[in-house]
Amino acid sequence: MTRQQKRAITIQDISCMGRCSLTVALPILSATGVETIILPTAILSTHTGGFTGYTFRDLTEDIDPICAHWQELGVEADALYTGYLGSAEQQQQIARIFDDFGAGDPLILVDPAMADAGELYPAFDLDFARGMTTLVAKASLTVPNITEACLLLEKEYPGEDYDQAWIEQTMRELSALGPRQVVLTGVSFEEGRLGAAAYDAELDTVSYYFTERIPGYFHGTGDIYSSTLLAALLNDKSLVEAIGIACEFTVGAIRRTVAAGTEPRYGVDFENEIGNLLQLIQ
Ligand code: PXL
Repeated sequence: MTRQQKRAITIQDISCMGRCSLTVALPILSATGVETIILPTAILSTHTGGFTGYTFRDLTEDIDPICAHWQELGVEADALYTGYLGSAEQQQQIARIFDDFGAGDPLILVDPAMADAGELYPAFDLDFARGMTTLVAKASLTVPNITEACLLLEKEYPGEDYDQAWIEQTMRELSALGPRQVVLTGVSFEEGRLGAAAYDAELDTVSYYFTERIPGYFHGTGDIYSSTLLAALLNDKSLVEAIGIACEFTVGAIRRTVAAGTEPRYGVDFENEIGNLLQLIQ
């Protein structure tokens, strides 16, 4: 039986509240017509950024049996997409999943969701970051922010002190780890403008997309960006088009959240921006 609809398997945590990881990936992919299979890595009451007292249930033990069942069913996917992981052990499990579900040459997007603004997220250490480098090596596309890129490459975090040559060299170094395509988020060369850079090793092309920079720190926007990027790619957009669509959608959601004055810890209002996303993706 041939499948018309694109299908993604996404592997990341469920932060029950706070609009990140699966609670943004699933609606964004679904809204854009992508059948989405979820593999939760952990369940938390909230994300770990800015909340205290959150619960955490590690689902490492469930992953192999879930995947074994899917293999029995002969599940195939057009994309495998990983985000925030629950444990270092999961990095090895997921590397195996990439092999097990690799028939048909799916797009493998690894978002090394582990750090931002020069700091690892509370649950992670440098060993976890090294493990992430081995997972990124198996990806066809990786989408780090600048902090994550530096951790993956074990290079010093430059803060805001970088230029175009540094960004392009960093993307080439990331691609040399394995992925054909690299998208670096949170790139800014001038005050008031923020965006993403993309590198495609096979085409040897670099491109950029910038929008207005809205001051503040907005949780979950990295996950919204990666999910939208994948949604655009699975809707047959080029990488250059996809980085722009993901920037516009993410900044649109941030703009709404700032206008509404809601607490950024609870994530951004991407829900009311979905209509615009569908127009961008058409
Ligand atoms: O958005 C990244 C993310 C995902 N999941 C959890 C997190 C974070 C960032 O802090 O804590 C649990």
